[in-house]
Amino acid sequence: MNLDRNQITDCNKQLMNFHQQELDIVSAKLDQQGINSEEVIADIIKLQVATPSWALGTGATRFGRFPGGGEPATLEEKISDVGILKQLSGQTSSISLHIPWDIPDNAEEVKELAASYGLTFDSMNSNTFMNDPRGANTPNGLSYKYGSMCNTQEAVREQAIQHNIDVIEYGKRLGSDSLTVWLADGSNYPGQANFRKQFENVQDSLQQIYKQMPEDWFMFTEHKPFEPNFYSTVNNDWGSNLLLAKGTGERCLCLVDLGHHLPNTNIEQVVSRVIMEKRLAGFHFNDSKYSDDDLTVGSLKPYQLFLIFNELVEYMKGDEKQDNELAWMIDASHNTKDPMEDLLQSFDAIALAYAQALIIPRTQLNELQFNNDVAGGQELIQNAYRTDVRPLIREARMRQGGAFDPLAAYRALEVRKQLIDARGTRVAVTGL
Ligand code: PSV
Ligand code: MN
Ligand code: MN
Repeated sequence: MNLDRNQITDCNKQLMNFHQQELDIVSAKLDQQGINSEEVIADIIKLQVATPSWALGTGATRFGRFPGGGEPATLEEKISDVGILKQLSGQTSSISLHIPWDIPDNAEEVKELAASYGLTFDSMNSNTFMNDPRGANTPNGLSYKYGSMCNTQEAVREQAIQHNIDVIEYGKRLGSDSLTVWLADGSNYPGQANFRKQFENVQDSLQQIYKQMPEDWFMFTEHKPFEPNFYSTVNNDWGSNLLLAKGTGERCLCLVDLGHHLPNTNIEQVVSRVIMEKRLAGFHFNDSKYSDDDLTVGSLKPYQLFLIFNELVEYMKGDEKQDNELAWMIDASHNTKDPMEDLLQSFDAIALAYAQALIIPRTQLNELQFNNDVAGGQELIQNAYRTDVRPLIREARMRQGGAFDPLAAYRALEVRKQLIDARGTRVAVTGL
């Protein structure tokens, strides 16, 4: 489904009475601080965030699922939904697939369809945290109940390795260039497993998969300290993740999911450390109050998000570069909101935090830090955080044909109603 561009422009007209005035005010304010608002707008436009295929349907808690209707049931429909998000926000131009939920049987056609919406394929996600829903059709049909790559049984490890190699093959046909590996592997009770043997098995499995990757591909490993295993996980924190990445190969990098940290972890410092080691893959953005809550980006800890972007901007504007482009993706799951509305809110929150970090006068910050001006440094970054940069983001969106207010336009154009009319009340096919 494609939205009518003129309808988006009409929505904009109704909302943007004061837009130019607001844009001029913030641009003048930034100008006084030596910051060029045009450059900020250009940077915002460049920050494209991938949409995960599994976030397009209503998420579930372990207690229930309450689908809202019109959800995409096929890969083609998921691509179409991301096309709508791109039209409205201008902020997403790729989709990230999870195998086996999104098997592209006809990869060439799927690729062409995506291209017709201006979309490409972001990182390919393997899944050895569930048994393959196709059951008997799987190569060996062995269970991951006691882990996948960490498993004591070689046959299970081989099945997990082969699954990842299959995912690379699908990705090659779609034009993707990275594989994301998140493992549920670990243990639930003391005495269940040997920490060291589990780690060595995972390391060995990752090395075997890495050898099968094309030379221009990257592997992203994603750590998580808990869930679904609650006593230990194999790739539990950024330190273990860095060990695994370094032990696997130069093009194996550490992915940071914002929900995958123990309470009060200084995530921005984790980001700085991983960048220092030139091993940052990118992000799975979401927000949380307690654990891996997968809530809307910026809905609970917007200041933390801004501080993370502060570290990222320091890297992006600095001289020392990694060999990879950073991968930006949302990894959220919505059980009480329309998933498309929630994604639009997340894109907006990411752009906001990025823009706030971009307007920090960096040379001045470095000087204040060098002179140990504690209050001065704090004031400087808080001033950036408290600047209303929304006119810059709206301008960036509209320059790409997007909406002044994507959520308002989504509602005004009755997108969900149109999707329900076309697809009925069926539920999206993901395992979440
Ligand atoms: C696990 O919690 C995770 O964050 C991983 O990225 C998965 O691939 C994703 O959620 C979807 O299950
Ligand atoms: Mn994730
Ligand atoms: Mn997660």
